[in-house]
Amino acid sequence: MIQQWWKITRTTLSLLALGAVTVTPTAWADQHAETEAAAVRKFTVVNVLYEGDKMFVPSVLVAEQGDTVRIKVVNKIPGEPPNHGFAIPAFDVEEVVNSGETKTVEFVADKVGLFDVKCQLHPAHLSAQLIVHAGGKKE
Ligand SMILES: [Cu+2]
Repeated sequence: MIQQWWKITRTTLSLLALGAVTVTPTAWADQHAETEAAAVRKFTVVNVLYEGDKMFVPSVLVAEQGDTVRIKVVNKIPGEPPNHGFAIPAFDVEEVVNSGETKTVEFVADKVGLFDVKCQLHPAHLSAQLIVHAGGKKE
């Protein structure tokens, strides 16, 4: 009786152990692959008027090659002109954001380097930089 019980228990434990051995690394690998291959880098960039100068805050965005970059652009500059642009020509990003409004742009940072971010409507007003690092391992 006890021997039979032990046989069943041992079998169950073995199956559980096998299950644990096969399931856990797969789940870990899936999660790991996701963080390495498909990171979404999110930013909020606000256009502001500070002491007479219009600026993007923050003015430097950093991503890894291959990241999906999602930028929420908020236009907090009051008055005229009633809108400003947000463009990253290297990645074909171009948007117009009305004063007081928010737009979201998204692209894949598939090129490495330092890229201009600007208001395509008034290039003298606003500028920022996007830095894309060569794809590195993410922890
Ligand atoms: Cu502008």
